[in-house]
Amino acid sequence: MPIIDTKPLSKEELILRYDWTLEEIGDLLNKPLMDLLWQAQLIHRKANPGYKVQLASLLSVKTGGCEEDCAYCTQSIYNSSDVSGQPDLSVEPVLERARAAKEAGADRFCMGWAWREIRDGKNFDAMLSMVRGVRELGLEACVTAGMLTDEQAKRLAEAGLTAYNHNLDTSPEHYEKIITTRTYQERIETLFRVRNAGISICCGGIIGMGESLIDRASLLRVLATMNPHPESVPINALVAVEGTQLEALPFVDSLEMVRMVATARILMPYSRVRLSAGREQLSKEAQILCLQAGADSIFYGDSLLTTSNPAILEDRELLAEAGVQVNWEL
Ligand code: SAM
Ligand code: DTB
Ligand code: SF4
Repeated sequence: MPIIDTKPLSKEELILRYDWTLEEIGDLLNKPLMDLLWQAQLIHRKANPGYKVQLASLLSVKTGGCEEDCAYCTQSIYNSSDVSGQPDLSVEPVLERARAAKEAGADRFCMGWAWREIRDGKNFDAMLSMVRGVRELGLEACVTAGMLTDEQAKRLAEAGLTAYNHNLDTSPEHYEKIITTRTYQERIETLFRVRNAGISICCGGIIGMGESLIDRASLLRVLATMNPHPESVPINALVAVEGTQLEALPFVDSLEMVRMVATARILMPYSRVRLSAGREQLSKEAQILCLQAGADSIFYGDSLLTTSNPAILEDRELLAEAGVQVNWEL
């Protein structure tokens, strides 16, 4: 008899809750690390017994010149880091990149547009063609492009879009210190539109933007009280880029990332918790702790949107060392 029962639990046996309180979540984030890791791992092993990790590749289709004032973002016209001036990518080069991502072993291809909201017209038609093309390659397709209408969500669903990424970024309380040109409520409404169209939600946030532990708990509470939970929850560590309003902030302590991932895993057992921006600044050991604590997805490929990401070969080695399962042979 094994001392620890690691037998997978069915969805019915692993209780999903949507009524988490701020206090409960704060207590989890504050737990002695060993206890937090233990609790997260018990759930992670039950919900994802093979430690399967999804590999998502990211491409910026429309870069920079964005009208929103997100304090962390290199693509905002309010930040002197604005990286505009690059032509938008057209359908074929994007699909070429998607093919290369598939060959390198990615399961999901995510495409980003630095827009406040989607507008109809040739750019949206191109987005729909990209979604169709990515799906035809047998990859999951994800788009992040700001706010959208019900009609646009419906057309994206018809094109086969798997998921739409729209982050809450931080707690409702800390939000106004980070973004003023779009409200928290508008973000929630965008998420409803995506959900209503039958598209999966990819929604998470960023830590290291001067928020308190209660702010982190508050962000997680908004996510974990959604019913159903977002199918995917990216946890980003702020990459403080020169020229952005947050350029002077220090990189978050790596164990804070571990705590955030572990708590997200406990609250949302079946969601994909994606270890997102900031991986380059995390040691191999910190990343492995995150994988152990419940991260079951990473961005895979040499770049994120405008910043860099660990090299593919380095990630292959990391995943092999961690002994997690991916779709390709290592
Ligand atoms: N414009 C779209 C939007 O805001 O939804 C899509 C692109 S936006 C760059 C996607 C997400 O990336 C943001 O919501 C934020 O959570 C994350 N992000 C952007 N810049 C970041 C940075 N410097 N460090 C960490 N995360 C960042
Ligand atoms: C998410 O939460 N993180 C990704 C993805 N969703 C679109 C983007 C990270 C961007 C990091 C900064 C940059 O490369 O510009
Ligand atoms: Fe624009 Fe998105 Fe960057 Fe905000 S995070 S400035 S909405 S690209």
